[in-house]
Amino acid sequence: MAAPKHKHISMCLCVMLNLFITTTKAKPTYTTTHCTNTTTYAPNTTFHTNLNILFYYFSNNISQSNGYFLTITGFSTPDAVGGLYLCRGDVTAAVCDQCLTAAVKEVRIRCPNQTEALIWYDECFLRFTNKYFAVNKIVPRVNLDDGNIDSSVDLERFNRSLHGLLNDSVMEASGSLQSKKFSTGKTAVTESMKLYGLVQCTNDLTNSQCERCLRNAIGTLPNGKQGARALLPSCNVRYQLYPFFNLPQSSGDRKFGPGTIAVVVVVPVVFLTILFLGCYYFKRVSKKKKRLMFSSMENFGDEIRSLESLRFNFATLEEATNRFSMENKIGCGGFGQVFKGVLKDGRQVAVKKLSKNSGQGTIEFRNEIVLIAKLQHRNLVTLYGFCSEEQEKMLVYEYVPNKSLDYFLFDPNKERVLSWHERYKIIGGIARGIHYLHDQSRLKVIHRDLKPSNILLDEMMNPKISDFGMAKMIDIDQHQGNTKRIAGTYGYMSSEYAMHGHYSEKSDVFSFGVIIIEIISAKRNAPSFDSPDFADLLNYAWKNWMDEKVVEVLDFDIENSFSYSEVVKCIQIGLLCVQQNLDDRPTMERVVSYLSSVPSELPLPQEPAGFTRNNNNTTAGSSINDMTMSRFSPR
Ligand SMILES: *[C@@H]1O[C@H](CO)[C@@H](O)[C@H](O)[C@H]1NC(C)=O
Ligand SMILES: *[C@@H]1O[C@H](CO)[C@@H](O)[C@H](O)[C@H]1NC(C)=O
Ligand SMILES: *[C@@H]1O[C@H](CO)[C@@H](O)[C@H](O)[C@H]1NC(C)=O
Ligand SMILES: *[C@@H]1O[C@H](CO)[C@@H](O)[C@H](O)[C@H]1NC(C)=O
Ligand SMILES: *[C@@H]1O[C@H](CO)[C@@H](O)[C@H](O)[C@H]1NC(C)=O
Ligand SMILES: *[C@H]1O[C@H](CO)[C@@H](O)[C@H](O)[C@H]1NC(C)=O
Repeated sequence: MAAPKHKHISMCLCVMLNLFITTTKAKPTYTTTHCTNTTTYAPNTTFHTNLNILFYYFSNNISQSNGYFLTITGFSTPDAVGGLYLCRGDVTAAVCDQCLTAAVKEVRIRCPNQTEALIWYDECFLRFTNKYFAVNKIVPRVNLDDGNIDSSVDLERFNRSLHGLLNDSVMEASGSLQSKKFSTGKTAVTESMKLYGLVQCTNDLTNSQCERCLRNAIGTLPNGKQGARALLPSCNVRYQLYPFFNLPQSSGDRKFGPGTIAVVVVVPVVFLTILFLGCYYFKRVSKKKKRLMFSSMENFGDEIRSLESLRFNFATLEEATNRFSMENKIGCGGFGQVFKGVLKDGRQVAVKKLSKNSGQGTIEFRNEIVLIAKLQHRNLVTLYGFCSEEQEKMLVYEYVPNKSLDYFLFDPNKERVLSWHERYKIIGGIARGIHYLHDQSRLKVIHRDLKPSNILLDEMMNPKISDFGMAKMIDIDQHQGNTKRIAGTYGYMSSEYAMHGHYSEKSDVFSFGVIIIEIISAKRNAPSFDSPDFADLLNYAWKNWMDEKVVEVLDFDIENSFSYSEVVKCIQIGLLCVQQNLDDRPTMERVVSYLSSVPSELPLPQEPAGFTRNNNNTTAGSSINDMTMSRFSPR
């Protein structure tokens, strides 16, 4: 018995080794380039620097980015560069990395000095522009094909198979709640002829934008080719008569023959070992590369200089906070502790000491800071800088004197009741702050943990959002639907985020909707130990809104001076924001415009999302239970 097993093992080893070597060493396959040829840039200009920085980010992000990344470097057009990359949904991080490295190099050669270009490989896609960076874009489009199929093939039948296959793929990719919008499939045209199809959208599209983009792309595919592609900036479609992607394990044809047990047990062990060694090596190599790139970045001007000006050393902060004394401690959140401090120049600061297990590398941390420090808006807490020394990572924020919004809303002693006028102003301020994060800053930021305790109020009761970018920074497997690790707070998370880890602007919109209703009612949506009364505030607001009893929703402690029409409008906006369907929730841009105008054309909300009620989806239901358990049950 032992001998054949050994044979098996060594054979497997060879096969796996081969597979490993070929998958990691295989060169990415170049497909095509589109150079816009409208404007060029000169060397050593600001644009050139920004482009270098963009490419630097691209080659530093792969392992954390789940194969997709979008960012903008620089402050103003036409010198700022917006860019994104997207790796094919089935390729590994290592292949994605190799492909991007090649693409960054190749695009400089193929589109020299261009301020706008797109480059496609079989395994990845990259684009950049110095124009307004539109997330949802269908031009320019490139179509490729491999020539006609054999004339003996029944074209009508071929077309039917092809479109059936692609339609299924579109439905799957655009119906997905995962962050990746990707699907592959295969179908048989005849006994001997099989068709393989692939569709993918960039992760930032909504499901309906993705579907529209893919249908548009499919509409441009020629019929009766041996293979064809439609390559659009926001999505792409491809079919071939041979498999060109890693075939997913089909659960249908699982058959255990003799010897398969050995394969089942041994292969993963061997493969994991090799993978582990490989990854270790790969990590070391890429670490070295990163360090090199970083030092060669040092004379890149503004961006790096601004990084240095943001750096505080440990001793300065230690002194400012009286050695992080208990008297100076003003808060303690999921990400660490917060201390009040006074800098030598007299500025009051809040120093947030991040917990040590954030698992983020120093360079990534500093890069992130540069991007976040650029965000400046009167409704965001200003980030002064950071400290990253000897395992300690700290963020230095402006100190905001008043307490956070939750204190004013949920204080059982009602020491200071916010007037309607103040509440309305706070709602507007928060909306503008989030709108800025989503759309107006050069970097698209999804907050992911919006809640009243993250909204600080200054002396004038202006709201200031804090912790933006933090959830993103400290993260953790955001791409897996692993509820225990989702950064967010129960009661404020939309169901698609809570259950599937899928986040987008619309998950922030959901949290904002909850916050509006809480501000109006001064009741918590999240049940907690100290106020278990309103387990379903959204439902309560909905019922009263339907019955035209909106004043019921309003905090009793607000005296008579409120504007009825403003209250109605705010409740309506709140309900619109918490709709189950992402596309039914307004964007923050819409919300801001609703708030600033007469409520003439506000859509009517449907019953809000309630994932604690009427839930037919049992698996999703149980995962939400897991999460509530881990949060609420003392174990
Ligand atoms: C840009 O110029 C290159 C080289 O002259 C040419 O091959 C390419 O077709 C041009 N692209 C467009 C979009 O006109
Ligand atoms: C660009 O800057 C580099 C380094 O500062 C310098 O060596 C090079 O000559 C400059 N090129 C031009 C065209 O100015
Ligand atoms: C790009 O710029 C370099 C440096 O100015 C110049 O030598 C080269 O000819 C330019 N290439 C094109 C295609 O314009
Ligand atoms: C192929 O099928 C699609 C969808 O059914 C249809 O829109 C298209 O016109 C057909 N093309 C040809 C060449 O028959
Ligand atoms: C795509 O498939 C869905 C069901 O899977 C079907 O309802 C729809 O009509 C199909 N669309 C096209 C354009 O074939
Ligand atoms: C990738 O790195 C950039 C800067 O290094 C950072 O801003 C961005 O958030 C990172 N992306 C992810 C998904 O971690």
